[in-house]
Amino acid sequence: MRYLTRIVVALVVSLGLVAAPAPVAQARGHQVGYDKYSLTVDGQRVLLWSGEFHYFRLPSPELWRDVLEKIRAAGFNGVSLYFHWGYHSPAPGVYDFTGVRDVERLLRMTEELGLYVVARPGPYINAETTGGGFPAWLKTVEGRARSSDPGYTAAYRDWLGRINPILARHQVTRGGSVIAYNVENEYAVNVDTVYMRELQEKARADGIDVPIVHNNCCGGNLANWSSGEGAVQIPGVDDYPQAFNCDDPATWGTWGEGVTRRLRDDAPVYAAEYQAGAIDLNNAGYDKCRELTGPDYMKVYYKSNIIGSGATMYGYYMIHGGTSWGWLPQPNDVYTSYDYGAAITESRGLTTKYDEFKRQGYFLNTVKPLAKTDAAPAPRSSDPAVFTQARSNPDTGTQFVLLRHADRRSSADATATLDWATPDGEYSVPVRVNGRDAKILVAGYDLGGQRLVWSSSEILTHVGVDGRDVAVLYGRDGEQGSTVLRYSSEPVVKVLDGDVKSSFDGKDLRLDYTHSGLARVLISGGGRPPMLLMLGTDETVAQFWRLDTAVGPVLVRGTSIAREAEVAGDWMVLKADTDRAGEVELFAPVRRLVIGGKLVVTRRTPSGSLLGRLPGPRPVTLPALTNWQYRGEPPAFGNSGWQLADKTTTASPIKPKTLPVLYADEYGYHYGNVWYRGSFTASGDEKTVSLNAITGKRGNYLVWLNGTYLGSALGGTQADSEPPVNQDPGRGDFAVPPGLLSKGEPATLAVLVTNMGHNDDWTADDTRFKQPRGLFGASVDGAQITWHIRGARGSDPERGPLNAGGLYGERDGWHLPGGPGRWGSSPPATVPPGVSWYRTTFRLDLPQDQDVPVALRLSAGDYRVFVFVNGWNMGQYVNPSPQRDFVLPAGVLGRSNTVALAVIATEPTSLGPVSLVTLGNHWTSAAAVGQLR
Ligand code: IPT
Repeated sequence: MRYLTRIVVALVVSLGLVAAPAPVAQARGHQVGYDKYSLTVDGQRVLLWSGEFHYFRLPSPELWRDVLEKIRAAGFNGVSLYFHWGYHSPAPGVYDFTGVRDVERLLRMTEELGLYVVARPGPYINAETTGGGFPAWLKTVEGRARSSDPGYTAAYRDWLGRINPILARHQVTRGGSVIAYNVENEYAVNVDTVYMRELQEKARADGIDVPIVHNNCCGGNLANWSSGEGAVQIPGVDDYPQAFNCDDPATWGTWGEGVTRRLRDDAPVYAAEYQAGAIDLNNAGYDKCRELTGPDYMKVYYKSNIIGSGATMYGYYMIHGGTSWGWLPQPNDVYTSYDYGAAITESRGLTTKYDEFKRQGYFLNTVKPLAKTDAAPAPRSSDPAVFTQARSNPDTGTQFVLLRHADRRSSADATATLDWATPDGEYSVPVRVNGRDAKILVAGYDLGGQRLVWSSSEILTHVGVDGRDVAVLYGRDGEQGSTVLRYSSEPVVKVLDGDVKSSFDGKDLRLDYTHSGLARVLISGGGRPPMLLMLGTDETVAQFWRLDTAVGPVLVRGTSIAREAEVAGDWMVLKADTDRAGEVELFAPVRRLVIGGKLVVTRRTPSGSLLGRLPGPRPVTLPALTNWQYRGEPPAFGNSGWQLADKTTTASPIKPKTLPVLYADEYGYHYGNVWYRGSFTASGDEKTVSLNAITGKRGNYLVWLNGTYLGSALGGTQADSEPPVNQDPGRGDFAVPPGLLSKGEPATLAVLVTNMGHNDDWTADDTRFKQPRGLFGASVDGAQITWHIRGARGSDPERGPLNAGGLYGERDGWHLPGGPGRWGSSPPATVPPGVSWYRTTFRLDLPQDQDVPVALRLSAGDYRVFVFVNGWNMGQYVNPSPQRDFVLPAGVLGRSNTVALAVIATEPTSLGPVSLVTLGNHWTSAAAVGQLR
């Protein structure tokens, strides 16, 4: 049977009945325009509903497609993409766009998937990434960053000169996906209008011809680039109404109402970054961030904004946060995981936030009149506690009414009656807002071939299948709903499922029901095409997937995701996943379903749909990590690779406490740990080693003298350019043990300094961004010290500049698969202060047709641990931290794997258990997903 279906499928495909994958961008360009309402493409209005995704936080191009498919499946028609200068540039003039940095591949994927792109190449991006996206070498370039200073200008023009042409090739105007171009990022203080103008001139000179946009921060009187020199075409606004206190998820609106401001009368309102998650500022863990920005918040704030602002361009930050692997994190606000409490988790799982995005996204995508609305009088509510606000489309008259508590933080259960003057007459409409909730109700809408007079249920979506309308409406479980449709004569109403009352008054058919499960009603006659109306709850309608096909949009219900459907003749080939065995139901003009290369047995239902069953994933077990080998890294080990550190000047506005300048960046060591060696001739009277180091938050340094461990200190976060204020960051004084040094004998200091990444440049004044890393001051009771420094060997050609650090083991490839031998046997029960390396290998045998996200789980302990998998630096554990699971994407993971852990301890310690864990398990028919190398 299985064999037979394969033949059938092969036949269908070879006969050309099933279309090849969606056509890649044609050379044919489109016209992009805009007016005060919305963007347009070839004159058609586009409501841009996009979410932010960071390719650099997912070092696995195969999985970019998975995430993009998931974004599209939630009803997004666009993605907002930062491009990270530092990720591509290890050194001035050196750029790399290959492998995990192949952004052209990323843009091609967006084109294949039909997603618009808002391209955001900075040069500055913030994004809680090292240097806010600036390469660390820029710290050594003279001239204020984010200004028109010549030094900085030459540097950023080189970057834009490389990224802009790539983006230009992929513009909608040339048949690609890029619909808008974002210059700079929240450029609000210390602004330089010449710089802002020149950035745009550079973009135009490089072929960018789509609208130029900007994301303003913080409102008030700060620069928003809506007029004057440096103004952009479509100025947008970033809104983070919930702030970032994930430890207090019930407190709402800390940063205001989040209604996006209109900044220009001739351009659409653009919610450039709208909060869709949060960084975990207080180490509460990302689940709490997901709660702070959960479905209730999304309903209340997003819907309030849609109606309150009339925005038609949205960028939700983030949809999938990903992983700040390697040296990607900015040191002050984040740790390795950039999960962000987003709708799609770091390990690519879908959450209840995803369901809410889908409910809103399908609505916005389906109901076209929303792309052009003006503020309109709202129906009067009988209870002032129930707030209404409205917009309407000036051409169709369609009305959109926001319903929420007057106090949006209220969780009361309120009911009211609306006096609603709809385009089709006056009505009294009973409504309810129960708990933290908001709804957008619609009146006067041509729903396919039907006329929706009004409904107190919300619209998920509707499609036309085989000459009938299939519509899905919903409300909270247990709430009453009513829907009124207009007919010229009494239609035949057949309730297939659920408890739905109907009445007809000569022109209006009124349906009354309680939302529960999924009710199904067939309506025919009445002078209109037939309709299948489904009335569900938040949960039951979240099971629907709307997919575009050659014969128009279709609906699929029951899979954990439906990614793509090809329809040819009466066949559908579906790409979908399941997390358990269960039903699949199609609302599509087909009679046969093929999924994962197999024909699915189906039957026709009374609803006219096709119903079948799909398998779930088989359980998997991961191997235990055993046979660990151990190797200690002695302080300042080895004699090669050291550079004399004798500079006496620095481009940084922050001058050192003592000379020579020992800043790591000055010697070309931009990322990762550095070792210092200080040599002097002892007087024998030395009492104290005095050091200062700047590492960024949670960094530290360890000190040895003549091989004896003296101790450790926390690194500082910053010094000030103006003494005497804070010229003593990260101070450590270490007593010289009596008898360790003798008069006239050579003495050697060894210092290991961590570098937690580079500060952002939010204030555009260099004083944060150009903070040094490494030793800031050093003295040993007046001794004349000769310093040497040693850091990373250079950029890793495959893994990029942000993978490599300066531990000896890293320089010598101890973290690489098949790295050098000479490993000791099993690790000792207790390891000494300093650097200890652990290493083992494991095999993964996961079913080819399953997507099983895997993480490495560490035990909490008094150490920091760098996790290397197959040479990829997948993160850093720093005690204490809410993060113990380090996500390992397929692509980084293969069938045969090497894991190496570099453990840095300041006291004798022992490493707790380390294991592999699964963070999901899906059966999938999406070929590339989860495939191991
Ligand atoms: C906004 C930045 O534009 C974005 O890059 C990111 O840093 C985000 O914040 C927070 O995750 S800035 C806004 C909070 C004022």
